[in-house]
Amino acid sequence: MDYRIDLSVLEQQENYTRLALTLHNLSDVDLHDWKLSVSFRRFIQPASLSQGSIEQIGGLCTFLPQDNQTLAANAHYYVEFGCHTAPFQLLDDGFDDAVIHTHTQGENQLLAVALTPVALKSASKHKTSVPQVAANTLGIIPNPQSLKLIEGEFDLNQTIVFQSHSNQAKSALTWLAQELSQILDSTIKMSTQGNLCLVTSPNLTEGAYKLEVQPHQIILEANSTSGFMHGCASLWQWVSHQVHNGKQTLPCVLIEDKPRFKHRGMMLDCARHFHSVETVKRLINQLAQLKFNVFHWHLTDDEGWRIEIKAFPQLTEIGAWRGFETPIEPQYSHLANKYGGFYTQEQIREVIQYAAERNITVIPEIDIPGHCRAAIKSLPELLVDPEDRSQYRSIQYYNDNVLSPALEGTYTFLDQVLTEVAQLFPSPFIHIGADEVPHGVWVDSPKCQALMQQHGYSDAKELQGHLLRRIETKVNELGKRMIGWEEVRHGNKVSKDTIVCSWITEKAAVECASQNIDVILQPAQYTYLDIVQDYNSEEMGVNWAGINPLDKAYGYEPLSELAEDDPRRQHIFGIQCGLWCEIINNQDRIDHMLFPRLLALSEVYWTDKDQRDWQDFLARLNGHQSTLTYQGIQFHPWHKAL
Ligand code: TNX
Repeated sequence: MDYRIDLSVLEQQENYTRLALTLHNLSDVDLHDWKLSVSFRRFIQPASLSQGSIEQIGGLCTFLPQDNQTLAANAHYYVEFGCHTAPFQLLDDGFDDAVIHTHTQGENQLLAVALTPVALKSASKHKTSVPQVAANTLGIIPNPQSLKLIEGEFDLNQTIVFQSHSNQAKSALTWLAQELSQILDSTIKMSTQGNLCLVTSPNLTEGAYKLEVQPHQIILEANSTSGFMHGCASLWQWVSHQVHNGKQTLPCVLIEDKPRFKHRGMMLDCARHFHSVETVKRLINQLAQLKFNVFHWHLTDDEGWRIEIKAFPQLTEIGAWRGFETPIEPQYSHLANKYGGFYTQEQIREVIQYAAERNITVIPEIDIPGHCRAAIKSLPELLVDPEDRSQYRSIQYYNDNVLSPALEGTYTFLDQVLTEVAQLFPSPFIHIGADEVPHGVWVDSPKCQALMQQHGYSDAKELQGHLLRRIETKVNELGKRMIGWEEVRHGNKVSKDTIVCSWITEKAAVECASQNIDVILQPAQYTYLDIVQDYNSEEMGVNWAGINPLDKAYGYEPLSELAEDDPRRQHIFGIQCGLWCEIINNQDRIDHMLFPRLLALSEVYWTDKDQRDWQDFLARLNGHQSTLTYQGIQFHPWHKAL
């Protein structure tokens, strides 16, 4: 490559870092009339530059050299700058991508730049050590409430004949037949007389199942669609662990099982980077294998609008794409190319159907009123308040990403979007985001001031409540219940019916539960899977919420500060984990961040506390490793081989 950037930390204090950027021209041609764009997830203080100037939009930083200087062949450009942010500890804290802009014969041209890893002030080499325990292939993740081995074995070489009269068992049975046909050589059939029987058993509760593997037949009992699915997931694992460890027989066993938490979810951010339908389905199938029942689909954000809305085609024609030649600038990675994508309504229906066949509800998230830059850039005539002079900077450094509660266009937009979303998704819930509305928004808008006066509001923050209350009414009219991140309570106007997803810590959850508000627990410290999973500087991920190694994720105990019989626990509506994707832009990275922590969390969500044991989990995880390998999952290695 003809150009290379070195970035190094010169000085580091608790809330201030000074860095040096060197851009080398390794080619034998001088570069005239150029500027440099890098993507960087920190805010660079414009006045701190040692030379030239900078423009920053979100994470896209463009350095303009002083006096249009030439970057001569074999010479370099050097600039120092400072950031008032947390210390740089990870190689991932450096630049994500870089590109040089120049001109040849009047045409804009982009030149590729190689990046060396950021030179940190101090790089940690520390790695957590996980105890070495022997693999247990006679286990299941998440651990069932009861598992007893019985004398005898079921021969996996025989023809497997499914038998079921239960409608509730239908989708689970189809799923299991598909999964088993991939891993077994034996023939799989359906008949009225079978050796794999799915039977309705009236005594079992929602989600519960009983699975008995006997020498000549397998019996799965349940009394709900979910129960059959969970039982099939256990049977799939029981078979997988044998087959992928070279066995052709299934040890006989009796499993009696039921879920601890009713709503067990995972969120995937498809806005920061776009993930294909295939990738989404792959994840949904993995979730089903681990007995999750909710897929929370983060579909919109500042950097991309990913869901087709028939009333506003601009949302995906414009809002789904980033690039230097498009209204939305590049961010994060793929700077040099037009980057993006979206899901058509047809594809969304396909994903919902695929998830439903696996007992998974898909909850859409349309993030408002903050995190709305892609929508605003797509529909400026509806969503921009031209008289608004408010100055603000969002967490991701945008000054133009919040909807206005005082514009009629905002409601025209939201009503249409929510109507189409409600029609498309059978889920009884719609997540409306509500997180991270920046300080300073709306204060200098005459329209917002008039709205405040009209309603007697004293603080502009109340406008957030005003907007969200209107949205809540709309969501309810559409027959759905609203979910929002914990900031949904800001402005104090939504009803107690809205479910609060607490993420910064568990504090909001405890406060809400004390006021009889249902909560979903998703504390970043334990359940955010974009957070690094070890202490060394080479780990992929971010660390704003600390480090989340496998043992910490496994050890998460929801609302542990509340007594077992504390009535506030009844307001735990659900529990989720999530993968934010600012730096996760391909399948291998997804796998690396999710596995094995997703397995650990599946057990936190499913299994009673007294059935959870770290060493025992590790033994079962080691037993599961061959299954992960077989599935082609690029997991984060958790131990040194025994
Ligand atoms: C916080 S969690 C966010 C996201 C970021 C994430 C990065 C939440 C409601 N907001 O916008 O992607 O941190 O870890």
